[in-house]
This record gives sequence, structure tokens and C-alpha cells, in this order.
Amino acid sequence: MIEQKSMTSADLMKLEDQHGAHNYHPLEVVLAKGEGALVWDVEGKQYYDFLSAYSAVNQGHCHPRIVGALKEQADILTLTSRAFYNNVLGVYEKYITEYFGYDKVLPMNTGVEGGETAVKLCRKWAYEVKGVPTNQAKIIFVSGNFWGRTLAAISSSTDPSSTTGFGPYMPGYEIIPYNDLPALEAALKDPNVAGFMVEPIQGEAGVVVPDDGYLKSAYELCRKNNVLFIADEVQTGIARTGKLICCEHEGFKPDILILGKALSGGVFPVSAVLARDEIMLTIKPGEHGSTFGGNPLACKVAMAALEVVKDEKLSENAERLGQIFRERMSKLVEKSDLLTLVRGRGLLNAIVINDTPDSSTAWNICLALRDNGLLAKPTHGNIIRFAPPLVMTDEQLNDCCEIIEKTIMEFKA
Ligand code: IF1
Repeated sequence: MIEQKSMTSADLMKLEDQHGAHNYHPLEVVLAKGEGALVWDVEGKQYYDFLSAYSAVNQGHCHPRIVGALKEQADILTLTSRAFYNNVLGVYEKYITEYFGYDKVLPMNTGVEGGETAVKLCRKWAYEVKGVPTNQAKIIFVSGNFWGRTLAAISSSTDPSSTTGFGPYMPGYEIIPYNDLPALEAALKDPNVAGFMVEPIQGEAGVVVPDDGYLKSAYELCRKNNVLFIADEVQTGIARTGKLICCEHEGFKPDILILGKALSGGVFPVSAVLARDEIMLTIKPGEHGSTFGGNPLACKVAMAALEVVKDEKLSENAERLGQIFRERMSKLVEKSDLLTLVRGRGLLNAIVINDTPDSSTAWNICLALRDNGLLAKPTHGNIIRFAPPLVMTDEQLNDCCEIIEKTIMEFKA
């Protein structure tokens, strides 16, 4: 057994390089501890975490109430499978359906399993309720979408790094431009369209915020055409954008809501699909599921994670701190010709670097941010996503803005 304690960051990066698949290119920092908005590397250097594990640790790293729930349940019962009932799942199902205002929940584990479940529910509903001819159901996606790495997910992708070399792809999809209502209206004329699946803000595409009213109008067009509006809130949900779910900014509830990531506060893989009975009950016993889906450990962790969101007013905190952050960054954009704009909602923001998408400027800025004690990573080429834990204090946010301002103003391309 290798003695891990004595290993340096360099040793540990080498281990990953030698023994792990090369399916990521991480920023060169090796984290060993996390607490709240802070993380520490192997050598003990402290950083602000401005990625939050892609918005999975909204509640902050190792939140004591969520870790406590995990520890307590771990000693009692971790997994029964759904072959039997257990004393936690029903309690969780009641809690989460009332929390978000839906009839029923289908519990899964990862975000992409949530997306897959939503696509299957939508197709089943199309055949059994809408009356679309068997195997003719179509689902509309938008360019720039990202909902995971499975073949069903990448089949809707317009990003070559997600799709190249993995064909053939899932049929029954149509791709239209994001933030384009006429394109959606035209696509909805096809009577075989079952659903429209969209991120309220596109995360991976670079925190792309649609025009005010786009989501609500898209939802209304779907209603008019008897098509299900499926919101992928895996990244935008759980208070990240300043509301419990991002669709709340436009005052409507999606027909199918997909949650993941911060549903567990980053402590355990937990995802969930919520819908009304007319949709959810089209899947009958034995037609869908997963070994770990709805396990007692996940349920206890998720209930604690959602309690924290409410008790610590994380939506309000994200809304307020996000305003402060974008104001500070807007001033920086004016001062520095390195930046072209800042955009986002709540604490899901990004800055666009004034350089070509294939330049290494954004990456090098992230290296400089790391050296100055703040961790972030570019999404596509010249865009840096800033998404700190929602438990950040005003003082910490001010500290982070100073680090970003200092780094940008001192940066030599
Ligand atoms: C990677 C991106 C973010 C997601 C949305 C579903 C999923 C994701 C809106 C699937 C997952 C993760 C996946 C991770 C990096 C990260 C990511 F850069 F890939 F696109 F956040 F923007 N819907 N996003 O963002 O959830 O199955 O991963 O639990 O694959 O590199 P998952």
C-alpha cells in the first residue's frame, strides 16, 4: 500500500498520469481538503474555490449537516435496492415533491441519468398520452447544450469534443439555435414533437444567459403545441442562479424538472426527475430504474442538503452576492482590455476574455488566479466560469474580487 500522506502534489499528479485514463486535463493543483468556500492543496496552500465542482458544492465543501446525515445513515442502512421498500425513500419522496411542488419524483444518481430518465418519460408520455405513433417521438434540443457524457446525451450535442468518434448517434432528436423563439415555433409544428429540453442558462457553453422572456415564451409555445418543457437544472438549480430553480426567474414550472449536483451538496451522487402524475405514471413497474437510485444514504444526504439551502437562505445570498460580483467585474471590464464582458445570474457567472477561443489566454489567467489563491477553469477557450459556493460571505467575495482584479490588471498575455 503506497503511503499517501508523504506524497507531494507532483507525486500525486504523476500517479494519475500513469494509472488513470486521460479523459481530463485538470489545472495543476492537487486538493486535499475542503471547507465552505475554501480548499487546501497537498502542501497546505489555501484557495477560494470558484468552480464549486461545477456547481455541486453550492452548500460549501463538507457542510457539517450534510456530512453528518451521511455519517449517521452510513451506520444504519446504505442500500436496499428497489426490490424491497425501505424506511427512508418514501419520506424523501414526500419531502422533495413538496419542496419543488410536483406530484412525483423518480430518483436517480448522476445528472445524465436524470436527463436519460427525462427523455424516456417524455417519449413514453408522447406514445401513451399525446398519441404520437410508436418510435416516431421527437425531442428538440438547442445548440450548445450539455447534459452529460452518455450516448443519448452526446447525440444531442453540437460540440465536436463531446461527439467525435462516438457515433452512431441516437435518432429522434432535432437541434435548433438557443434563444431563438421563431426556430422553436417552426420546430413545434411537427405533431410528433414530444418535448423541448433546455438548460435555463447554458453552463458548459460558457454561462450563456438567454434574453429575458425567452424561457417563459418557449414554455408557452410548448403548452400551446402539447409538448413537454423539460428543464435541465442540474447546474442552474438548487439556488445557484439566485432562485431555487432558474425557471423561477420567469415565473413558470417546467413539465419535467431535472436536478443533480448540489442536490447532495457534493457529498454523494444524487439526481432526481420531478413531474406531474400524467407524465410520471406512464412508466410502469420494471420499466426503468437503477441499483442505487433512491438509496437511503442518498435520500438522507439530499434532505439535509435541501434543508441547508432553505435554512441558510442560499438563493437570497446568491442573488445578492451575484449582483455585487457582476458590478465589480463590469468595472474591471471597463478598465482592462483583456476582458470583453461579464454575464450570469446569481452566483453562476463568467467573464469573456478578449482573445480567440483557441488561445491559451484564459487558461494562463486561471493559472495566475491559482497562484493568487483562487481556483477557476475556462469552459470553452476564452470564457472563464466563476461559480463559488453560495455560502460565501461578503468579506470572502470582496477578497475574491480583489484577487481577480489584481490578477487581470497584472496579467501579461
Ligand atoms: C464533465 C461540463 C459543467 C451539466 C448539466 C447535466 C450534467 C451536467 C447542465 C450531467 C454535468 C459536468 C460534467 C463534467 C463537467 C461538468 C460540466 F463542463 F461538462 F459541461 F458543469 F458544465 N446537465 N456537467 O452541467 O451531470 O452526469 O455529470 O452528474 O463531464 O466533464 P453528471
